[in-house]
Amino acid sequence: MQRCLELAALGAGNVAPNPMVGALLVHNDTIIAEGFHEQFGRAHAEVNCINNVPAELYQLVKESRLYVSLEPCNHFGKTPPCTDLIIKHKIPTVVIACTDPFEKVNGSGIKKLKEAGVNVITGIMDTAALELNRRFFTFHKKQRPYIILKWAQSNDLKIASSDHTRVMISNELTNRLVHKWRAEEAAIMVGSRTALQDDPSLTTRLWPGNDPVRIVIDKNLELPAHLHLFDKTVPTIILNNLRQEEDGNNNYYKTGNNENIIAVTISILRLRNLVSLIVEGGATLLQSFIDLGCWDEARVITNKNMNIGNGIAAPVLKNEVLIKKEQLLDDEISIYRNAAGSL
Ligand code: AOF
Ligand code: ZN
Repeated sequence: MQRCLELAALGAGNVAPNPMVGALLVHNDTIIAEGFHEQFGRAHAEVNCINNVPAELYQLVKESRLYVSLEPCNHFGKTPPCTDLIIKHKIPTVVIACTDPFEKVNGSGIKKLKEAGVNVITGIMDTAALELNRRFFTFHKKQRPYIILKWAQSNDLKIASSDHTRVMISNELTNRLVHKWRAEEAAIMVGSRTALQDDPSLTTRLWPGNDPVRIVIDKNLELPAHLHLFDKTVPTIILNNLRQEEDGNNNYYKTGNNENIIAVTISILRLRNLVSLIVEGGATLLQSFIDLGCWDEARVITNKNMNIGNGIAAPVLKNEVLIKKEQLLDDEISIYRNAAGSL
């Protein structure tokens, strides 16, 4: 199963909103074929694994165990059900890490296999499997995207100077890492003041990978059109109170005046099948997510050699658990999880 998870991870960045899935066939104690879900809309892990069995070994399939990191699907999606394939090839035993919470599967794959007489073993390395696909599992189990909060702060816990002018807090290496983080998420969000003061692009130009869909709050459509966010190079959702229309890549979304902007954001992301969101500021927006308890992970960059003095205070986490700390030159990068965020 460890190997299945390694194979699954090879699909990172190419399969969302689908999960990363790996599979392998073992005859006695020998792996005879491996496969993984490589591309959204294309073959599932089980299909690739079975197709990879060398012709001269095919007669062993009906005596082999199939290991797969997610319950085999049982629905016609972009591809036919993997359960039918397993039954057709007479695979006697299937070992699964965890069930698929997707409403069209959700235990029905396991049920179908058992009814067909397949020996099904579940719960093998399920914690690691949940961790690997935490975005997918959060999306389907909690009906909201996986939410990552990110900010950079000075050693005296400020994120900007008091006149809001942009201060470069993190170093060039860290900035590259942040672009990698962006490439791993489906959507990215900032508040209006951050859009105005920092004029961020929110792209992944320092790292290979896809740009996330951008989301910006601009209640009264007062932000200037020349901002990078409005350059139409990337699909961008503009949450506002005035306009509902599409203008190229710029998608104006009208929210009710008093509506909770976080709830609106979540419902839009659900509708569009965007399974994860990274929020990059400012302090007010980040703090709103924290106060609602609506976050899964926080990535806090602290420049130990910078003090801003009079400035904008960094957000304050609640209910956080530190899971990792690393140093990149002067920057200390702390990764927290929400203690209430288990799957
Ligand atoms: C599997 N093996 O490798 C993956 C599965 O639109 P489709 O046909 O690609 O189906 C997508 C759904 O299938 C996805 O939401 C998830 O429930 C499951 N993914 N299932 O048996 C795989 N990637
Ligand atoms: Zn499948």
